Amino acid sequence: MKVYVNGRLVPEKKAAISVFDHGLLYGDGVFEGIRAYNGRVFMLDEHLDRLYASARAIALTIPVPKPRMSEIVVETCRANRVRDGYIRLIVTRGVGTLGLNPYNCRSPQIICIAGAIQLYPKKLYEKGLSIITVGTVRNHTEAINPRIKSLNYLNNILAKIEAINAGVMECILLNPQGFIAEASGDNVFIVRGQEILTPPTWCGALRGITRDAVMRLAGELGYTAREEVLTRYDVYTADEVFLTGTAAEIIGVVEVDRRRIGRGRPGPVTCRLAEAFSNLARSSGTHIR
Ligand code: PXG
Repeated sequence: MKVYVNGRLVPEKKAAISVFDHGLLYGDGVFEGIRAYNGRVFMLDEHLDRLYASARAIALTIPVPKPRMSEIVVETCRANRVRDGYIRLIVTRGVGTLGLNPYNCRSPQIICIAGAIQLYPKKLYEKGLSIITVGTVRNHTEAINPRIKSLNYLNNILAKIEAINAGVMECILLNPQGFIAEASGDNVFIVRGQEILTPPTWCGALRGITRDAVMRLAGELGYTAREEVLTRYDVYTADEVFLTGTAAEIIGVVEVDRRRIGRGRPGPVTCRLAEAFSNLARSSGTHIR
Protein backbone atom coordinates (compact mmCIF):
# COMPACT_ATOMS: atom_id res chain seq x y z
CA MET A 1 0.00 0.00 0.00
CA LYS A 2 1.12 3.55 -0.74
CA VAL A 3 0.27 6.33 1.67
CA TYR A 4 0.23 10.04 0.95
CA VAL A 5 2.17 11.90 3.62
CA ASN A 6 4.17 15.11 3.66
CA GLY A 7 3.54 15.81 -0.02
CA ARG A 8 4.53 12.38 -1.35
CA LEU A 9 3.12 8.91 -1.96
CA VAL A 10 5.39 6.50 -0.08
CA PRO A 11 5.28 2.77 0.77
CA GLU A 12 3.27 2.24 3.95
CA LYS A 13 6.34 1.12 5.93
CA LYS A 14 7.96 4.49 5.17
CA ALA A 15 4.83 6.51 5.90
CA ALA A 16 5.56 8.30 9.15
CA ILE A 17 5.07 11.54 10.98
CA SER A 18 7.00 13.07 13.86
CA VAL A 19 6.36 12.10 17.48
CA PHE A 20 6.28 15.87 18.09
CA ASP A 21 3.26 16.29 15.82
CA HIS A 22 0.42 17.81 17.85
CA GLY A 23 -1.96 15.43 16.12
CA LEU A 24 -0.34 12.72 18.21
CA LEU A 25 0.52 14.78 21.31
CA TYR A 26 -2.92 16.34 21.71
CA GLY A 27 -5.32 14.90 19.13
CA ASP A 28 -4.99 18.32 17.51
CA GLY A 29 -6.18 17.90 13.95
CA VAL A 30 -9.15 16.96 11.78
CA PHE A 31 -10.08 14.05 9.54
CA GLU A 32 -12.59 12.49 7.18
CA GLY A 33 -13.62 8.90 6.50
CA ILE A 34 -14.66 8.61 2.85
CA ARG A 35 -15.83 5.70 0.68
CA ALA A 36 -15.08 4.70 -2.87
CA TYR A 37 -17.64 2.65 -4.80
CA ASN A 38 -17.27 1.33 -8.34
CA GLY A 39 -14.18 3.40 -9.06
CA ARG A 40 -15.66 6.66 -7.80
CA VAL A 41 -15.16 8.63 -4.61
CA PHE A 42 -18.56 9.15 -3.02
CA MET A 43 -19.54 12.69 -1.97
CA LEU A 44 -15.95 13.92 -2.11
CA ASP A 45 -16.85 17.62 -2.28
CA GLU A 46 -19.14 17.29 0.74
CA HIS A 47 -16.40 15.55 2.72
CA LEU A 48 -13.88 18.24 1.75
CA ASP A 49 -16.31 21.01 2.69
CA ARG A 50 -16.71 19.42 6.12
CA LEU A 51 -12.94 18.88 6.50
CA TYR A 52 -12.18 22.53 5.75
CA ALA A 53 -14.99 23.68 8.06
CA SER A 54 -13.66 21.45 10.87
CA ALA A 55 -10.19 22.91 10.30
CA ARG A 56 -11.54 26.45 10.34
CA ALA A 57 -13.34 25.72 13.60
CA ILE A 58 -10.06 24.76 15.28
CA ALA A 59 -8.11 27.64 13.65
CA LEU A 60 -6.08 25.25 11.51
CA THR A 61 -5.15 26.47 8.05
CA ILE A 62 -4.98 23.58 5.60
CA PRO A 63 -1.93 24.26 3.43
CA VAL A 64 -3.53 23.25 0.11
CA PRO A 65 -6.73 24.49 -1.56
CA LYS A 66 -9.74 22.18 -1.89
CA PRO A 67 -9.21 21.31 -5.58
CA ARG A 68 -5.68 20.11 -4.79
CA MET A 69 -6.96 18.11 -1.81
CA SER A 70 -9.48 16.48 -4.11
CA GLU A 71 -6.59 15.45 -6.40
CA ILE A 72 -4.62 14.09 -3.43
CA VAL A 73 -7.54 11.80 -2.54
CA VAL A 74 -8.03 10.61 -6.12
CA GLU A 75 -4.27 10.13 -6.71
CA THR A 76 -3.99 8.07 -3.51
CA CYS A 77 -6.86 5.85 -4.66
CA ARG A 78 -5.26 5.46 -8.07
CA ALA A 79 -1.85 4.59 -6.62
CA ASN A 80 -3.50 1.80 -4.65
CA ARG A 81 -5.82 0.63 -7.44
CA VAL A 82 -8.79 1.27 -5.16
CA ARG A 83 -12.20 0.77 -6.78
CA ASP A 84 -14.17 -0.01 -3.65
CA GLY A 85 -12.59 1.04 -0.42
CA TYR A 86 -12.27 3.32 2.54
CA ILE A 87 -10.24 6.52 2.50
CA ARG A 88 -8.91 8.17 5.62
CA LEU A 89 -7.91 11.79 5.07
CA ILE A 90 -6.16 13.47 8.00
CA VAL A 91 -4.77 16.94 8.61
CA THR A 92 -2.69 17.28 11.77
CA ARG A 93 -1.54 20.51 13.42
CA GLY A 94 2.05 19.50 12.64
CA VAL A 95 5.28 19.50 14.62
CA GLY A 96 5.50 21.84 17.58
CA THR A 97 6.99 22.15 21.04
CA LEU A 98 5.93 20.07 24.06
CA GLY A 99 3.31 22.62 24.94
CA LEU A 100 -0.27 23.17 23.90
CA ASN A 101 0.30 26.33 21.87
CA PRO A 102 -0.76 25.44 18.32
CA TYR A 103 0.75 28.64 16.92
CA ASN A 104 4.22 27.09 17.32
CA CYS A 105 3.25 24.46 14.77
CA ARG A 106 4.39 25.78 11.41
CA SER A 107 3.44 23.05 8.99
CA PRO A 108 0.23 21.04 9.20
CA GLN A 109 0.64 17.51 7.85
CA ILE A 110 -1.71 15.96 5.31
CA ILE A 111 -2.07 12.18 5.36
CA CYS A 112 -4.23 10.17 3.00
CA ILE A 113 -4.69 6.40 3.32
CA ALA A 114 -6.81 4.48 0.83
CA GLY A 115 -7.45 0.87 1.69
CA ALA A 116 -10.01 -1.84 2.18
CA ILE A 117 -13.19 -1.26 4.14
CA GLN A 118 -14.09 -3.25 7.23
CA LEU A 119 -17.82 -3.70 7.23
CA TYR A 120 -20.24 -5.03 9.79
CA PRO A 121 -21.01 -8.67 8.89
CA LYS A 122 -23.82 -8.99 6.30
CA LYS A 123 -25.92 -10.96 8.78
CA LEU A 124 -26.14 -7.92 11.05
CA TYR A 125 -27.80 -5.90 8.28
CA GLU A 126 -30.42 -8.63 7.94
CA LYS A 127 -31.00 -9.16 11.67
CA GLY A 128 -30.36 -5.63 12.91
CA LEU A 129 -28.14 -4.29 15.68
CA SER A 130 -28.58 -4.41 19.41
CA ILE A 131 -27.29 -1.23 21.05
CA ILE A 132 -27.43 0.54 24.41
CA THR A 133 -27.44 4.10 25.67
CA VAL A 134 -24.25 4.77 27.60
CA GLY A 135 -23.37 6.87 30.64
CA THR A 136 -20.65 8.76 28.78
CA VAL A 137 -22.27 12.05 27.80
CA ARG A 138 -21.56 13.57 24.37
CA ASN A 139 -19.15 16.52 24.52
CA HIS A 140 -20.84 19.80 25.40
CA THR A 141 -21.19 21.84 22.20
CA GLU A 142 -19.13 24.63 23.75
CA ALA A 143 -16.40 22.21 24.92
CA ILE A 144 -15.60 20.46 21.65
CA ASN A 145 -18.41 21.02 19.21
CA PRO A 146 -19.47 17.58 17.90
CA ARG A 147 -19.76 19.12 14.42
CA ILE A 148 -15.95 19.25 14.35
CA LYS A 149 -14.63 15.96 13.03
CA SER A 150 -11.44 16.23 15.07
CA LEU A 151 -8.71 13.74 15.86
CA ASN A 152 -9.85 13.92 19.47
CA TYR A 153 -12.22 10.94 19.59
CA LEU A 154 -11.86 9.99 23.26
CA ASN A 155 -15.46 10.95 23.99
CA ASN A 156 -16.60 8.45 21.37
CA ILE A 157 -14.03 5.82 22.39
CA LEU A 158 -15.09 5.96 26.05
CA ALA A 159 -18.66 5.38 24.89
CA LYS A 160 -17.55 2.52 22.63
CA ILE A 161 -15.73 0.89 25.56
CA GLU A 162 -18.95 0.95 27.57
CA ALA A 163 -20.86 -0.58 24.67
CA ILE A 164 -18.37 -3.36 24.03
CA ASN A 165 -18.07 -4.13 27.76
CA ALA A 166 -21.86 -4.47 27.83
CA GLY A 167 -21.73 -6.96 24.94
CA VAL A 168 -22.97 -4.74 22.10
CA MET A 169 -21.19 -3.10 19.16
CA GLU A 170 -22.69 0.39 19.14
CA CYS A 171 -24.33 2.83 21.50
CA ILE A 172 -26.33 6.01 21.73
CA LEU A 173 -24.79 8.99 23.52
CA LEU A 174 -27.03 11.55 25.18
CA ASN A 175 -26.07 15.20 25.32
CA PRO A 176 -25.56 17.02 28.65
CA GLN A 177 -29.32 17.85 28.71
CA GLY A 178 -30.26 14.20 28.27
CA PHE A 179 -31.40 14.45 24.65
CA ILE A 180 -30.28 11.93 22.01
CA ALA A 181 -27.07 13.11 20.32
CA GLU A 182 -25.71 10.33 18.09
CA ALA A 183 -23.98 6.95 18.13
CA SER A 184 -20.22 6.59 18.73
CA GLY A 185 -19.48 6.63 14.99
CA ASP A 186 -22.86 7.03 13.33
CA ASN A 187 -25.94 9.26 13.30
CA VAL A 188 -29.24 8.05 14.80
CA PHE A 189 -32.63 8.10 13.08
CA ILE A 190 -36.07 7.00 14.18
CA VAL A 191 -39.14 6.25 12.09
CA ARG A 192 -42.47 7.31 13.56
CA GLY A 193 -45.37 6.67 11.19
CA GLN A 194 -44.52 8.37 7.90
CA GLU A 195 -41.94 10.60 9.56
CA ILE A 196 -38.21 10.07 9.66
CA LEU A 197 -36.55 11.97 12.49
CA THR A 198 -32.98 12.67 13.54
CA PRO A 199 -31.59 14.98 16.22
CA PRO A 200 -30.49 18.47 15.14
CA THR A 201 -26.73 18.97 15.14
CA TRP A 202 -27.00 21.36 18.09
CA CYS A 203 -28.06 18.38 20.20
CA GLY A 204 -24.53 17.03 19.75
CA ALA A 205 -24.53 15.29 16.38
CA LEU A 206 -22.00 15.40 13.61
CA ARG A 207 -23.61 16.57 10.39
CA GLY A 208 -23.09 13.23 8.73
CA ILE A 209 -22.69 13.04 4.97
CA THR A 210 -24.76 9.84 5.03
CA ARG A 211 -27.33 11.58 7.26
CA ASP A 212 -27.72 14.38 4.71
CA ALA A 213 -28.01 11.91 1.83
CA VAL A 214 -30.61 9.83 3.70
CA MET A 215 -32.73 12.89 4.47
CA ARG A 216 -32.68 13.84 0.78
CA LEU A 217 -33.53 10.30 -0.35
CA ALA A 218 -36.31 10.07 2.23
CA GLY A 219 -37.92 13.19 0.75
CA GLU A 220 -37.64 11.74 -2.76
CA LEU A 221 -39.32 8.52 -1.57
CA GLY A 222 -42.24 10.54 -0.22
CA TYR A 223 -41.46 10.47 3.47
CA THR A 224 -41.16 13.53 5.68
CA ALA A 225 -37.62 13.68 6.98
CA ARG A 226 -36.72 16.33 9.50
CA GLU A 227 -34.67 17.18 12.55
CA GLU A 228 -36.35 16.87 15.92
CA VAL A 229 -35.11 16.93 19.49
CA LEU A 230 -35.39 13.32 20.62
CA THR A 231 -35.32 11.54 23.96
CA ARG A 232 -35.00 7.87 24.85
CA TYR A 233 -38.82 7.81 25.03
CA ASP A 234 -38.89 8.54 21.28
CA VAL A 235 -36.37 5.77 20.60
CA TYR A 236 -38.16 3.16 22.74
CA THR A 237 -41.54 3.94 21.18
CA ALA A 238 -40.31 4.29 17.56
CA ASP A 239 -41.56 2.04 14.76
CA GLU A 240 -38.00 1.71 13.49
CA VAL A 241 -34.54 2.88 14.50
CA PHE A 242 -31.49 2.95 12.24
CA LEU A 243 -27.95 4.31 12.18
CA THR A 244 -26.19 6.03 9.28
CA GLY A 245 -22.49 6.48 8.57
CA THR A 246 -19.91 6.27 5.81
CA ALA A 247 -18.66 2.88 6.96
CA ALA A 248 -21.98 1.35 8.11
CA GLU A 249 -24.15 3.00 5.40
CA ILE A 250 -27.64 2.33 6.84
CA ILE A 251 -28.11 -0.34 9.46
CA GLY A 252 -31.28 -1.23 11.35
CA VAL A 253 -31.40 -1.23 15.15
CA VAL A 254 -33.74 -3.79 16.68
CA GLU A 255 -32.90 -3.54 20.35
CA VAL A 256 -32.01 -0.55 22.53
CA ASP A 257 -31.16 -1.09 26.20
CA ARG A 258 -32.42 -4.66 25.80
CA ARG A 259 -35.85 -3.36 24.80
CA ARG A 260 -37.23 -4.55 21.49
CA ILE A 261 -37.77 -1.81 18.90
CA GLY A 262 -40.78 -2.13 16.59
CA ARG A 263 -41.14 -5.70 15.43
CA GLY A 264 -37.62 -6.68 16.40
CA ARG A 265 -36.25 -6.73 12.87
CA PRO A 266 -35.13 -4.02 10.42
CA GLY A 267 -38.31 -2.28 9.28
CA PRO A 268 -39.62 -1.51 5.78
CA VAL A 269 -38.59 2.15 5.80
CA THR A 270 -35.05 1.27 6.88
CA CYS A 271 -34.81 -1.33 4.12
CA ARG A 272 -36.14 1.00 1.40
CA LEU A 273 -33.73 3.74 2.43
CA ALA A 274 -30.80 1.31 2.60
CA GLU A 275 -31.54 0.15 -0.93
CA ALA A 276 -31.95 3.69 -2.27
CA PHE A 277 -28.70 4.72 -0.61
CA SER A 278 -26.86 1.73 -1.98
CA ASN A 279 -28.05 2.60 -5.50
CA LEU A 280 -26.99 6.23 -5.10
CA ALA A 281 -23.56 5.29 -3.74
CA ARG A 282 -22.88 2.92 -6.60
CA SER A 283 -23.91 5.36 -9.32
CA SER A 284 -22.39 8.72 -8.37
CA GLY A 285 -19.12 10.28 -7.28
CA THR A 286 -15.78 11.62 -8.48
CA HIS A 287 -14.11 9.28 -10.97
CA ILE A 288 -10.76 7.86 -9.85
CA ARG A 289 -9.56 7.21 -13.41
N1 PXG B 1 -21.08 10.65 14.00
C1 PXG B 1 -19.78 10.46 14.31
C2 PXG B 1 -19.31 10.79 15.67
C3 PXG B 1 -18.89 9.96 13.34
O1 PXG B 1 -17.60 9.81 13.65
C4 PXG B 1 -20.74 9.84 11.78
C5 PXG B 1 -21.56 10.35 12.77
C6 PXG B 1 -21.33 9.57 10.42
O2 PXG B 1 -20.93 10.58 9.52
P1 PXG B 1 -20.78 10.30 7.96
O3 PXG B 1 -20.34 11.60 7.40
O4 PXG B 1 -19.74 9.22 7.82
O5 PXG B 1 -22.10 9.87 7.48
C7 PXG B 1 -19.38 9.66 12.05
C8 PXG B 1 -18.42 9.15 11.02
C9 PXG B 1 -15.63 3.97 13.02
C10 PXG B 1 -15.55 5.38 12.53
O6 PXG B 1 -14.57 3.32 13.08
C11 PXG B 1 -16.71 6.04 12.19
C12 PXG B 1 -16.65 7.36 11.73
C13 PXG B 1 -15.45 7.98 11.63
C14 PXG B 1 -14.29 7.30 11.99
C15 PXG B 1 -14.33 5.98 12.43
O7 PXG B 1 -16.73 3.51 13.34
N2 PXG B 1 -17.88 7.91 11.42
